[in-house]
Amino acid sequence: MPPINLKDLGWTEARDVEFSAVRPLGMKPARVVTEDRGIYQVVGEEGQLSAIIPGRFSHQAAHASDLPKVGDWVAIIKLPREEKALIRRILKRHSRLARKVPGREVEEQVLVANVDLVLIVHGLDRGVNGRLLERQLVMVREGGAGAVLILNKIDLCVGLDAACLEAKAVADGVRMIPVSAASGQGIEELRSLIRDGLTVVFLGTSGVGKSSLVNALLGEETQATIEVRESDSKGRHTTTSRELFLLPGGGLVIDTPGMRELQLWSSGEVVTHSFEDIEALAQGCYFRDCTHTKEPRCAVRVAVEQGTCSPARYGNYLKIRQEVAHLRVETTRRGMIERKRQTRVIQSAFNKLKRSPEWHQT
Ligand SMILES: Nc1nc2c(ncn2[C@@H]2O[C@H](COP(=O)(O)OP(=O)(O)O)[C@@H](O)[C@H]2O)c(=O)[nH]1
Ligand SMILES: [Mg+2]
Ligand SMILES: [Zn+2]
Repeated sequence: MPPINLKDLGWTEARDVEFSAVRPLGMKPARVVTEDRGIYQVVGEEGQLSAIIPGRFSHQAAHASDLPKVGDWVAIIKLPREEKALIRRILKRHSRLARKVPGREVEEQVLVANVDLVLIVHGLDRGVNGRLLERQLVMVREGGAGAVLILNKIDLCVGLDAACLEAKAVADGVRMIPVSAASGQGIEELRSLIRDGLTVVFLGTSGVGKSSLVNALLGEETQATIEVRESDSKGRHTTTSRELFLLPGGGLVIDTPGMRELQLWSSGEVVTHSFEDIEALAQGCYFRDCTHTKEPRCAVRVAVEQGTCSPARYGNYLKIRQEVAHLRVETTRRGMIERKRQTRVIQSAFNKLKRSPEWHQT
C-alpha cells in the first residue's frame, strides 16, 4: 500500500491541534475502517494495520458507545516488528449516526462516527417509505450530520414525480437526487457531493441498493479502495458490517448493512425540527401544552380530520414523540440510580477513612 496522506482520510487542522497533546507520547493518528469482534482495521500514514484495544481500556468503557466505531479517529501505538497496533485514545467525535440498541436495553449504539453527510437511500421499485424516512431524518439530525435523500432504481420507476412529491412531504428542504446504480444515471451528481476528505455514509433498508451505489462510486478502480475483505468471502453484495472505503479521486464512503430495527436515540429537540409542519399547526392549539391527542380545540387534530395533515404522518409523529419521551424518562431514572450508587460508594469510603488511624493523626 502506498503512503497515505491523512487529509485524504478526512484529517483536519482542528484534529491536528487536538492530537498535539498525545503526539509526544509516541502515538500516531489513524482512522477505523472496520470493526470485527474487537479487532479493528485502522489506516494511518503508514497504511493499514490490525489494532486492538488494551483490556484495561475496554473495561473502563462504561458504555458500548465509548468504544471505537467505524469512522472514528484513534491514537495508536504500533507494536515493534509487527503489523499490529494498540488503540490508546479515541478522538472527539464531530458527528455520529446512532440508534437505541435493539431490544429492551436503554442504551445508545453508535453505528458510525465522524460522518459529514448521510445519504438516505430509498428504492423506487418499492417507493418512498415516508414513515421510515421521518425516522431516518430524526436520526441523522440528532447525530449532527447533513442529510441527502437518494432515490435509487429510477430505471424501475414509472411515477418519479409522485415519488418526489411523497418524499418532499416528509423531507422538505432536504436535497433529493434520483439515481440508478444499474444504469449509472445520476451517479455523477451523487459523486460531486463527496468532495475530498469528506466522509459520507449510506443508510437504508436492505435491498435498496446501498452496496451497488458504493460500487458505482468505486468504479473500475477498486484497487484504490481500502482492502478489508480478506476474512469475508461473502462478496460485496451481502454487507454484514460497516466499512469505510477511500474513493478514487477523493472522498470517503461507508457502506452499512440494512437494519431491521431503527429505534431512535434522541433528546427530542430534533423531533420538533423534523415535523415543522405539525409544530406550526400546534401554534393554533387552545392549550399551550397540548399533546394533540385528546385535548379540545386542538389545531393539529382538526388539520388531520380535514385532511391537511396526513394521518400517517401525524401517527408517526405521536409514536416518535412517545418513544423519545420514554427514552428521557429511562435515562433520567438510570442517571439517578447511578448517582445514588456513587454517593453511597463515596460515603462508605469516607466513613472507612474516618475510622482509620491515619485520619486521627492529621
Ligand atoms: N434495477 C435496478 N436494480 C438495482 C439498482 N440498484 C441496486 N439494484 C439491485 O438491487 C439489489 C440489492 O442491491 P444491494 O446493493 O445489495 O442493496 P443493499 O442491501 O442496500 O446494499 C441487487 O440485486 C441489485 O442488483 C438500480 O438502480 N436498478
Ligand atoms: Mg449492502
Ligand atoms: Zn394540539
